[in-house]
Order: sequence, then C-alpha cells, then structure tokens
Amino acid sequence: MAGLSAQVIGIFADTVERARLDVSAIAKLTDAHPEMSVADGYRVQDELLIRWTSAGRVLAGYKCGVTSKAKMDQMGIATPAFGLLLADTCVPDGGTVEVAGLIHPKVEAEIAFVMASELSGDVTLDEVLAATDFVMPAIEVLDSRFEDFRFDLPSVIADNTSAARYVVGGAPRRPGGLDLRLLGVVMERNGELAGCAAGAAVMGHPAASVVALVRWLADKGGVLPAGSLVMTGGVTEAVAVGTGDHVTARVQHLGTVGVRFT
Ligand code: OOG
Ligand code: MG
Repeated sequence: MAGLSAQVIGIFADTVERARLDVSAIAKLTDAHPEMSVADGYRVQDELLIRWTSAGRVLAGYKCGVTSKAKMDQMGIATPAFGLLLADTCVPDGGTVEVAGLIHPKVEAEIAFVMASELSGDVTLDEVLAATDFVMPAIEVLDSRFEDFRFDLPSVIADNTSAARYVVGGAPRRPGGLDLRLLGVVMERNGELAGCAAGAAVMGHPAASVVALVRWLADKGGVLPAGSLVMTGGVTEAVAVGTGDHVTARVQHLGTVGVRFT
C-alpha cells in the first residue's frame, strides 16, 4: 500500500499547521481523503517534525495518547497514538496558559517519565523502569485542530495527537520502591474534583505506555533518547477549560502540578 501521495501529505501538514497558527478549527482530514491510513497520519507528523526542527524548535520527548479506557471511550478510538512534545510548549508548574492562543483547550492528568538512558527495540516493563530517571505528575493541555474534537485515528495522529501545552512538576521521584499502578491521581478544576483514577488506568501500568512508545519508535528505526520526557496518557477523561480556570493534578507520592488559564 503506497498510501497518500507525498503532495497530499505536504498539503495536510500545511493544513494542520495553518489551523494551529491561526487558532481556527478545521474539518478532520479524512473528510477530504477517506482512504487516509494511520501510516499516512504518521507521515504528516514526520513532515511536521522536519518543518519544526528546521525552524529551530526542539523535540523534548513524546506523548502517548488514548492509553486509558476513559480516553478510549471519550474519543471513540481503541488504539494508542503517539505524538511529539516540543520544548517550547512546556509551561512551568504553576504557570499560565493564554486561552486566546488555543481553539478549545481541554486538560488531562498524566504521569510523566524522564529517561536516564536510551531505550530501543522490544523492551520490557522492568527495562523501562530501570532506564527511568524519575516520574512526576503532569497536566497535558490538549487542543484539537479539528472542529469539536471530532476526528478519527489517522486525522488525530496527523494533528500531533492534539498536543498543545504540557506542564510537569510536583515532586519528581525515582520509580524504585513505588508501585506506579497504585498511585492515586486526582484532577481538580477550580478546587472541585474533575476526575480521578489510579496509575493502572494507563494500559495496566504507566510504564507499559513507554514500552509501546519504544516499540513504535523501533518500528521506524528510532530509539527513545536519554533525557526524553514521556507523557504516558490521560488517566481520566479530558475536561474543557476556559479563561479563569485553575487546574491541578495531584499524584500520590509525586506531589501536585498546577496551571492557570488566562
Ligand atoms: C487525543 C490525544 C489523547 C491522551 O493522553 O489520551 C491524549 C485527544 O484526546 O484529543 O493525549
Ligand atoms: Mg495526553
């Protein structure tokens, strides 16, 4: 299967990038090309990465999306999807996000990993944990470039899996001695409960999300470099936010991370 032509892949990269920069929603890409595949979605993502890095943007790591049942049910998608984390989309813990720069932001609570050593190939959960420098609480701010967050798997992958901003912080810890499956996660919006889960909500174990990421990278001949940040995926449904909202994610033993929307 040859997939979409290089020309269409380039046009799709233009389309999602324009929507991001103009802060205006577009129809999902498969409306124009229903034959678009998941592989085509990743080709668009590859094209975006080339454009971004040649413009001087820095890849800080990767995000795993749709890794919990809550997210699969919410998005109507049953397969995890991987995306790129650009260093300039990092918001400091306790910092602010300008709502005007986003189309229709949503937040989700995640457990993030920072890798101490490179990982490649068919790794095991224990190998991921051994290669982990620390784990910490995270908030991902999503902003689908598609109208009403309505998309399918190929389209959302081409849209860099709705990545917009990420916040990491709290009290980072080495994973040794922690059972990451059991970590309670509580997300609050304006002091009220907006979702809760345990680490196991993500593929049975948050490190399983990193295993899947490393295999996906290996499939395209890549590795997960030392120093990479990995967002393992929302443990609960994503929640819409607007101006004035304040969101915190509390993760047992890992402290609290927060962000304010202005
Ligand atoms: C796609 C991105 C999903 C996650 O953590 O599940 C994601 C979306 O829901 O818009 O980042
Ligand atoms: Mg996410």
